[in-house]
Amino acid sequence: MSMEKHAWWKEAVVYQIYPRSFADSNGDGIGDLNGITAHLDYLKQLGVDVIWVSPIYASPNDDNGYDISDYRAIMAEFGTMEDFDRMLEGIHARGMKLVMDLVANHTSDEHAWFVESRKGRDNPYRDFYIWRDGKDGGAPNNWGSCFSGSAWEYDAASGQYYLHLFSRKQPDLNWANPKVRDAVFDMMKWWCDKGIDGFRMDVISMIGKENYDDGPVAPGALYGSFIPSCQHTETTHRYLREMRRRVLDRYDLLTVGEAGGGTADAIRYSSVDGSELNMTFGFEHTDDINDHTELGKWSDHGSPLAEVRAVLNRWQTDLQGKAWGTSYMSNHDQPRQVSRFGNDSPLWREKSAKMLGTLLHMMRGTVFVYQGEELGMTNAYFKSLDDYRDVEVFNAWKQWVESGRIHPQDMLRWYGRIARDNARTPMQWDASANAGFTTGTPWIRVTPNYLEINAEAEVRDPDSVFHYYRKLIALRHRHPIVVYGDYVPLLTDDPQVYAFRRELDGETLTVLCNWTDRTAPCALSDESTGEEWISNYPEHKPGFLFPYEARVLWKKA
Ligand code: TEU
Ligand code: CA
Repeated sequence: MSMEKHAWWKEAVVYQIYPRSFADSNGDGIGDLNGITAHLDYLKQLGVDVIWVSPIYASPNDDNGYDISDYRAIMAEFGTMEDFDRMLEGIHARGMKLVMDLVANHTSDEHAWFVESRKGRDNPYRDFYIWRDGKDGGAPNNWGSCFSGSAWEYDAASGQYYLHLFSRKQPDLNWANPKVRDAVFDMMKWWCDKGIDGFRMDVISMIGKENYDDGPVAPGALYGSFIPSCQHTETTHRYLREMRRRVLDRYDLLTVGEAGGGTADAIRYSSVDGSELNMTFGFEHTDDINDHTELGKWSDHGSPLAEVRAVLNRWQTDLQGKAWGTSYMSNHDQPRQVSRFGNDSPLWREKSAKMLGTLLHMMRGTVFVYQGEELGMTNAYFKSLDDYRDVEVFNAWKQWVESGRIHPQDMLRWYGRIARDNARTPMQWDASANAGFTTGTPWIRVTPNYLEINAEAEVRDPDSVFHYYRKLIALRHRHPIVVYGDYVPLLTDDPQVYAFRRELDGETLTVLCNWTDRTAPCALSDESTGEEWISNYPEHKPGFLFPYEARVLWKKA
């Protein structure tokens, strides 16, 4: 008998929209809010419960909206506040909910607070950000930013440096200043009072800076790590508990922290005691699996079954009974999951996309689907630097290629594998020009395979990845075992098969996924394991799984 407490946000399937790339309603080549509103019926047909929109606030777009210049205004390119109200109304009218991105570790350097702060040491907003004197003629400490280069920017006018853990146009807010916390909490309440249903909290694990000591320098690295001083600190937990009391507890919200860390960290952020957040995103199966060289994520390192499975099994079992979690493999910061964990060749794309979908939807934790994932969209594999738009790509190019340390061909290959723009190409709506995304020139190139992979074709085809996702979501809604069942790893050393069981009140669900392009022996693939709920193959070979075969078998004890 599972003791899991029921909650709507545990049962929900969330669909992430990257607004810039979703749908353009006015031909300027940039996705917008009216574009989203025009496609709400599509999302309703898919069956998702919640829509999370990446930032739609006013922004100079140094980091596509993750650099906010006004938290209470809509980005001009995306529309107006009236467009927002209409979108929210359309979402609610269809029985869905809206989660907003809360980017409050930093603002844009064009935010009025920073414009003031920069005016000088005596400005009342100086302390809204983190200003320090230099040391020995250089930056205050050795920290590197997440987007290459130093984490400190020198300001000649005042002779001080400000901290930016991301781009230099993203100065970090000083959460130690109670006025900053008041301002952020007021802003959150303002959106909640407007009727939104939750927050996805950007790098929320970094808001509490504990000290400004030099960080450890990995062999071959150019900068020190800020992690010991800034990640998962006690200070961050204190701010989150304050946020919970002062804001979150007054509403009925879905809250998900972009946090990373280990399972012990996740258990603190999203403990069943309800003191901080509902759930977090772990990075161990996405970001951390890459970090094997001084170049960070830029490498040829793949995502082998043994590594991914060990991580996911650990997260699934460690959190059980202690914290709620998330189930995802894709977002706007990761490459396309079918290209990364599956097989995007024409022969296996569809099978492997369905197999990965099976795994994600049958796990414990709130499921997050990233736009286009339900179509099996693939990486963009841009051939030239000119095709990229991401500040992370350009900064890494400066640091590693222009300095002569890395050969351009190597870097371009790594970009093709792991760069964020792979997931930011326009949503593939139909086979018309620009995949039906825009009548103008898209801000980033459309992936040429839209002629075969697009929503219009998949909605028409009952065997498509789209309809398979629709069925998976429906199963989750219909059967409590999928949401609340315990998770038990199976076949943990199998070289080809990812398998696990869910258990609830005498029912069991056995989930079998072949991660390879070869038939795999699997004793559990047999009618005695249970009655089949869903599979990506119409027929089976008892005792085996076909390439990328997925099966879900249900049994009452
Ligand atoms: O990402 C946080 C984060 O840790 C990133 O460094 C992420 O790991 C990286 O993009 C992978 O290459 C969040 C947002 O999701 C991201 O889009 C923003 O750029 C970033 O914060 C700054 O706001
Ligand atoms: Ca537009």
